[in-house]
Amino acid sequence: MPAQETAQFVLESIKAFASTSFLNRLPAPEEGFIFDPPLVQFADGDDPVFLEYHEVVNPSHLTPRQALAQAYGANPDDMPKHLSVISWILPITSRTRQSNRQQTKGPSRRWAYTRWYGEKFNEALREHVVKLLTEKGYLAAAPVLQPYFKTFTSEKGHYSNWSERHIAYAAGLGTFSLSDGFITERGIAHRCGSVVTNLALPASPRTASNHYSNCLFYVNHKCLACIRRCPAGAITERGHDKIKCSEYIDSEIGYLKEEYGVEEIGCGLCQTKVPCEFKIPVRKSNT
Ligand code: B12
Ligand code: SF4
Ligand code: SF4
Repeated sequence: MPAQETAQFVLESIKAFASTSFLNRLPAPEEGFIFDPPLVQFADGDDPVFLEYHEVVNPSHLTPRQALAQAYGANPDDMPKHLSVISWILPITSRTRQSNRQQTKGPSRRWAYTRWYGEKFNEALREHVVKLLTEKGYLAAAPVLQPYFKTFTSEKGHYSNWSERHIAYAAGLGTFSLSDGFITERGIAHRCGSVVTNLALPASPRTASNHYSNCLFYVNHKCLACIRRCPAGAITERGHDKIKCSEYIDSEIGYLKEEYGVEEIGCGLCQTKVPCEFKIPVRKSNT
């Protein structure tokens, strides 16, 4: 199959799963979709940007070649010559974003459900894509679902050995921002995921001029909306303080887990009621 047709097949399969899976539905009493149709793009598994992540994230951050090899208990050099990474963005629905815009201290119930049930759907989507490819005879692995996936803590806060946003950056889906959030064509309010495979897919162009170019602050130094939105004071003109953010989530809004009946919680106020919530704000025509 020509590369463009293969890409279309992967895109359609992911969109079909998102539109039919019951896991992409909020439980009662909220109901409705958790995520809008996904954005899907591809990266070359040996793109040199993955080597930069050893410095940008941590030396433990895996390259796609290492991630696929480890999943199969193999040596990275013994993996097939060409590897691809499939990366997706799951935009959070407008009803959920609107509910979180009203909030000032912690997440709305819909946002909390999106963190908990939405990530369950994201996991199912990763499994679905791996199954789709392996059933066709390709190698495939979702690093975040592998036993080797780990999160660590340094003096700057938590990080992991497979950062989904850095993968999405490699696949040209957007850029980082002052708040650390990842700004895509559909904005910053989303969750993301990825799978590594030896299926040949055309690498999507990375058009952003740098890794912050979708964020208004780095263009005009005036947009401070996420700083004002953060109830923890974790965002300043110097960036996002992950320790303050985590401490706020654990100690100040941890009680909401019980109230909403979820096992993990996130605040996400910095991702709603901000100019980058649903679009790339530096593009005036994109309203
Ligand atoms: C650890 C973690 C956290 C930690 C630390 C967050 C962080 N900034 O790393 C804490 C607990 C604070 C956290 C909070 C939240 N999280 Co969280 N978290 C993760 C996790 C598990 C790992 C992230 C990681 O590895 N980070 C690595 C570090 C190094 O990344 P970073 O500091 O952001 O990267 C900066 C540098 O790399 C820098 N940079 C410097 N030089 C260069 C050069 C280049 C070339 C590049 C590309 C970048 C770069 O740019 C970045 C931004 O400043 C991921 C899941 C995953 N496996 O990816 C989810 C994830 C990042 N979380 C997510 C979300 C949604 C949240 C919350 C909104 C909570 C919620 N659900 O409501 C908040 C938002 C906090 C924020 N403002 O970012 C989403 C993010 C989606 C998005 N819209 O951006 C993820 C991807 C989960 C998912 N599957 O979708 N999270
Ligand atoms: S609110 Fe403004 S400064 Fe903050 S991330 Fe969005 S565009 Fe950047
Ligand atoms: S930086 Fe952390 S505490 Fe602040 S609004 Fe964002 S998620 Fe909430």
